Amino acid sequence: MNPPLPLSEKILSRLPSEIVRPTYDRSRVKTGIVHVGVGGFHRSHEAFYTDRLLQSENASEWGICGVGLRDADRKMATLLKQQDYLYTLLVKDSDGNIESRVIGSIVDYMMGCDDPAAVIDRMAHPETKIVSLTITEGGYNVDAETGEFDTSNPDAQHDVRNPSQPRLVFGFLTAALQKRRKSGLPPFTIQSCDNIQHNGDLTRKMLVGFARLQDEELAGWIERDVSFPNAMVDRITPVTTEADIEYLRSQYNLRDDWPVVCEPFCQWVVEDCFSNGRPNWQDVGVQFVPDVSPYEKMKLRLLNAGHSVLGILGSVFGYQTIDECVGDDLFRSYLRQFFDREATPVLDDVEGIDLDEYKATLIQRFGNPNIRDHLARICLESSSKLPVFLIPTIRENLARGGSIQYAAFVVATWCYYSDKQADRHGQQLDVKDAFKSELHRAATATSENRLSFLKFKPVFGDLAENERFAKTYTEMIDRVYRTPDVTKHMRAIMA
Ligand code: CS2
Repeated sequence: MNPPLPLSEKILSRLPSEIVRPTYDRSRVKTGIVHVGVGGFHRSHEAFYTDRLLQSENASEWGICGVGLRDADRKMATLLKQQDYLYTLLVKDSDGNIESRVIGSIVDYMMGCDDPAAVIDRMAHPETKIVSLTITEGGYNVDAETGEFDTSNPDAQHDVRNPSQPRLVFGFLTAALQKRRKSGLPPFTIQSCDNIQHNGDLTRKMLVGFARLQDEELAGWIERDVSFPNAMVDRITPVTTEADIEYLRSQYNLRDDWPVVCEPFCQWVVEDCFSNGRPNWQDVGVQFVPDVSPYEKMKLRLLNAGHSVLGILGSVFGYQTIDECVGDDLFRSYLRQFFDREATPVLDDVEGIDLDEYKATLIQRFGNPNIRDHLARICLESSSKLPVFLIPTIRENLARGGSIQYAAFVVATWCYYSDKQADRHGQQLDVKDAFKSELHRAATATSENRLSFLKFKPVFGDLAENERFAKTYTEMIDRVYRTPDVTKHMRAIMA
């Protein structure tokens, strides 16, 4: 067999016919969008929608220039450049069908840590209409106690002192907006694609908080004139494995060093307020609505919280993937009951959505055996996920006298997980969290004070002071420390 063909612009026409590929002229595509944080999710979601748009209509001003801000993004920069910024999206359904689709909407990539001025110039360029972000929940630099921009972050302090050499996304955005303002250009829209409720409002608050440290007047202009549409984003995108790279090699003799895997389901609901124009994404399935809040809340409190419930309980039990968990009747029922008894009662009605159907679909999506979404990915950075996905449900149930035990057991199991960093058989777990050592310290002190983990304020705020929660949580701690076979306790809670 011939050596595999490396993916690039010039081999597109030679790809096997089953592979969907861009047929638009990529050399004419301009970068109307600058995207910070090109990971799997951006490549399965915004870049996918934009590729479909470029494919279906003349939208050549809406290509994407990817930006990486940290050294950790170098691998993406190098690989994408080698492949003319092309990559394959492997869309896997539950029956084993795989659609291979080469995505062409990313047409450039820049590293902010190598050449900050070039990235600022690109953002400030008249062609740039939107700067979109997937910087993860932790990237918003929120002070957990005050909810304001965390000015104690050394990188933020560095950026205030060195406005032309920023490190944080907020430094880049501020410098670029300043430049646009000075040259009389309209501001770009800032589009957050992260899993945070009111992601646009939060981005505005953090950016204005940062800009204020530099220039009060500019901060006022950003607050008034820049638009930050809130959005709900959804597509399950597991980590790419060697087997995915091998699949393309063996099936098509194609070499793609970093394809992306995702499920068929894809959703993007966006508030329609773009200060400087936007692509006709509605033509390729994006929903534009006046208020995205109920959609965001539903997704975060069901899908993402559901992932965390399975991720934490499943990890301690010794499961590896989400589909393995939902394949177990007990885990599936626990999840469904958490949805029905704790998450749903504190959700609002969502126009046009039948919540029962939404929950059933979620369980089906989680069960897709070809996605093999690892619990290690789900549990990654739980300290910034649970305050968004799970803790608000607990707080709202406390306020209305609702059920809290399903979620309390998850929090107690997370304490065990952070303490032992191992599953119930003593098998080491790969814990990755910005607060890993702090959580470990708080969790190991459980033997002296059963509330010590819950008293970790950056995650739980004042939750430990709620008597009802503290009591239920303590009972759950006693259970999981008695035996980490979580299934025993799950059965008891459901009884
Ligand atoms: C997951 C999400 O990381 C997580 O905790 O719940 O990445 C989830 O897969 C996506 O939000 C799906 O849209």
